[in-house]
Amino acid sequence: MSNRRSFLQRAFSVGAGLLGARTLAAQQMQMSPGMSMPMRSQPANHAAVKARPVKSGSYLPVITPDVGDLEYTMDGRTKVFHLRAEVVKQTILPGRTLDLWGFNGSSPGPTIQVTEGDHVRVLFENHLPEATSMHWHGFEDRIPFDGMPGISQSLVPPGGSFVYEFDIHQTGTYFYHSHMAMQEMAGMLGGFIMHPKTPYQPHCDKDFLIHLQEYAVLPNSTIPNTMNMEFNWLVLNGKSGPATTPLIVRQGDRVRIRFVNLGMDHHPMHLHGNTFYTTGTEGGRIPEAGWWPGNTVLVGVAQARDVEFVATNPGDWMLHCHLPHHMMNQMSSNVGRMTRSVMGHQPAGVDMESGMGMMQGTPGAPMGDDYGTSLGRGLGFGSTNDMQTSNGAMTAKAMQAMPGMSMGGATPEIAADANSVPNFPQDAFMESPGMAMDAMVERPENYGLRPGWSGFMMGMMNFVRVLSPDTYAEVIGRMREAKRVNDPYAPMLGAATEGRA
Ligand SMILES: [Cu+2]
Repeated sequence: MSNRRSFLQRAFSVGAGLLGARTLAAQQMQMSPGMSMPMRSQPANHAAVKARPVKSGSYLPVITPDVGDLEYTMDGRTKVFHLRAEVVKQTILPGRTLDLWGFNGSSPGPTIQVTEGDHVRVLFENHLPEATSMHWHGFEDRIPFDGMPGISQSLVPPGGSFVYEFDIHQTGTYFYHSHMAMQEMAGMLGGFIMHPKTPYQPHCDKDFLIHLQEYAVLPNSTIPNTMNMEFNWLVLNGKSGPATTPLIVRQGDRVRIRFVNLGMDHHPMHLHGNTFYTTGTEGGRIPEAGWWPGNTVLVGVAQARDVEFVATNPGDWMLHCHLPHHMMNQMSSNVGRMTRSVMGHQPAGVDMESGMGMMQGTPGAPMGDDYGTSLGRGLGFGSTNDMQTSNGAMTAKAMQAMPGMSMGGATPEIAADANSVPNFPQDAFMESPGMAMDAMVERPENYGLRPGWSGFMMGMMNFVRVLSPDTYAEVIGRMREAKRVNDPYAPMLGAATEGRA
């Protein structure tokens, strides 16, 4: 079966997008294995189509790794969703749990999936300690359901509720979010996928949604400071690398990835080893003639970008934001001392006066560590010496704050004269096998990754794992065996799992 499958994949992977699926299915029936089709020099990734008919009205469910879907019930012909805004505890990395505001237990909230032509009702409840209002981003909806507080509706008070109703006539990647700006930054968003009544061509085998978010969280705090602009925790679907769950695809699959960005920064999302085409925006599907190739797509604030490619190239390919500070954890003013500077090292996070070298207060020792130039400014609590350091010798306290890190005994390889080289160190103490925590983030989707991989994954970093049919079957088998409740991957496991209320 897999031989025939790969034959068909090769046979139809070139320039087939101009043909309809039904035409292709007819051709497929007339061809016997062994027949060859002439190859053209067009990039293999462009518009390759899987040669199997797609039932009209059916759609491939979008998978939102680490998040999952919001279940619905039917009231006559109306799809009814219960959406609950509430305070959530979101573990973005082992040992790092944030107090966020989200929906139905997570931030981002669960993804809502509907089909063009659906009538949709969202019963919204506000379990937050303050008023809110829900906006439906990109909807050509009726004004009473636009969710703009004070303009199209009254605020929904704490304990209150509101009923939103939509007649879905658009298709594409949309999202919902609080229309209160600070609440947005506390985590209040989720995906809203409108599937077309007649599936898009070419048909995709895998369809993923990834939310891009950022938080500014001071050391020893679990609460994002929504007024701070120094974002030190960058998350994909509420997880920082290496806790992000890889996107699992089979070699030959046509893959769609939908990015949604609701934050303060734009994110250039980059994929290794594959050329993709941008096929959709927050305004819906782009006509095929307008698709553009690339390996990096800039996802601006309040935008969605859909990209598609045929995963012919096997490997564990990085998918990440290319802003260097977005490939880090605990970046910005929480960064520890630099090991080389005029004073021997450069402390971080001290208050403004100390940061400028002005002596004041106690201990008052002018030669103390807290005096001298500083990276960033702290709020003046705690001591610089107690802070976690990541590019200098780690204190015992820093070690305690990162349980499971295999730093013990693992020292980075550095040149004998490293300390005399300008700019040293950069990554020597930050990205290394010594930072690995493979076991702490173990999951079926990580099966077979190179040992120590997690030491190099941070912030907005994830993989697209293009697996050979055998390895794919092995990983899918392990995912099934895990029998996870509310498994976001359930739609591609073919196994019944509990829904999410
Ligand atoms: Cu970024």
